[in-house]
Amino acid sequence: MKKTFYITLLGLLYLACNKNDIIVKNEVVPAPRQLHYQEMELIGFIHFTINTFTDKEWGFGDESPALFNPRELDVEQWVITAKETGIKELILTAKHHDGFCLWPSQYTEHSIKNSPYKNGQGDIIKEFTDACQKHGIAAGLYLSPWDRNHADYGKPEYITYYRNQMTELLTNYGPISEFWVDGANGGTGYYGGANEERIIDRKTYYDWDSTFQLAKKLQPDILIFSDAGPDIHWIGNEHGFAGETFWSTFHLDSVFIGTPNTAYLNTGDPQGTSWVVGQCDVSIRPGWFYHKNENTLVKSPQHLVDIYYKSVGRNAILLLNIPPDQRGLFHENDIQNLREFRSILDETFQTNLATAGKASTGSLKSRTTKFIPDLILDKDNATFWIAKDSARSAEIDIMFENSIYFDRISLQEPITYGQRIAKFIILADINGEWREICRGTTVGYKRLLRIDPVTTSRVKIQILEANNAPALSSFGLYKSSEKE
Ligand code: FUL
Repeated sequence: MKKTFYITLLGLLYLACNKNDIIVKNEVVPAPRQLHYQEMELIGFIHFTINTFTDKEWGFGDESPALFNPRELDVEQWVITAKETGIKELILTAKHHDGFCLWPSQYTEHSIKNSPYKNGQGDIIKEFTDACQKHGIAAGLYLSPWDRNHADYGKPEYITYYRNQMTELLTNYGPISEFWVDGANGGTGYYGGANEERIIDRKTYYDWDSTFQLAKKLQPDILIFSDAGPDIHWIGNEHGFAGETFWSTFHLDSVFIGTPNTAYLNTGDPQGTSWVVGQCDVSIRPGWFYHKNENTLVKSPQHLVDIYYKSVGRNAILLLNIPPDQRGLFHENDIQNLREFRSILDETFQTNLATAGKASTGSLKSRTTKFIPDLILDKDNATFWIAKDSARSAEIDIMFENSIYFDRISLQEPITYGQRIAKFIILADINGEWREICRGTTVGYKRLLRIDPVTTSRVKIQILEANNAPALSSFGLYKSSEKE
């Protein structure tokens, strides 16, 4: 009896001490796979198919497989270049709208098996997934729902064909991290020789729910991208820009694949009931596929850096397309600009000047050291500061012994607990006066801000609005590379 009493007492004491460690999560939070995905920040797209040889962006579907002949194809060159650029996942067009398959699908003759590549014995999906695995890069696949080659496109039989092909791709090539569903759908095409226009009902034709269920059955960890999620959604434009306000939450039933509400996708929805990561797709060249006449039009390193700030810096993922040429290699001009892009980012973000500071706040969740504001200045993104439960605004002051000089700011929320911050200002003490140096709305996984250079020894973060007790896991101050 006495023993039970002491054990209960100890239990109560333990609960009382740890009460302050319990954080009320927002209702909508990322799944662990989505969190891991968001941490990748930069991923790559590879558009490569028969179009590379016909100089087209959208093949009609009547192209002969005999045209596909990359004589120097080196998938490792793609993967190694991507890795050196900081890309963590690559997505390859297994089949684009023209219907040509980069793997020897048993369901069609319109594939690599009827091309001169390796005398019809090649399988680029196998080469690609093997190279990704070898170099520690996640592999994703794009399988165009629209197929301008297939005779059955528009009929129910085509949906079976699509699912069969998806099953091949998600069964025979090891772990596939992302399945990319394009919204471009229906129109003119070859369609097995019919040469006509086929319009489908974008809302009902594909029965996407069943297809996605099958994908998840075949690969439980896979993330599915489309205009409408369910795990990752299109950002609403092909410039690579997320909205300045960008919530990772939205209502899945407000968007449909192929008929997206682009403004909604660009900002997300603070009231949204699902966590769906925003993805900004953009090509390093004007086109998605390689065209020789675009060799001089490769986006400059500075342009790519600007896109990085408008995608990764706005709480989204950057999906950067690098199309191999007719040799089957990334072109030298693209590689050079990717290297320079990486070096600008590395130079800018190598030294976080904020780590020299000492942070203080009037709003602390608990008296323990567990959630103190200094945790936003350490290198560990898993530790964080959180304001007291009832707070919807808060202030953090950061003092420096010596003044610092910076023009880039980064903020991160611990999104495992949801996205909370809706309005913030950052101020700096300039000659004894607080001056606003930037303001923003959402933060989310990561927010990057570019400002005019500031010299100061005191910085203040004012969180003005939040939908729950505000929290930050990281704060950074940087001086940008001279090359930017
Ligand atoms: C679009 C497609 O029509 C383009 O060809 C490209 O694949 C791009 C990523 O998505 O919807």
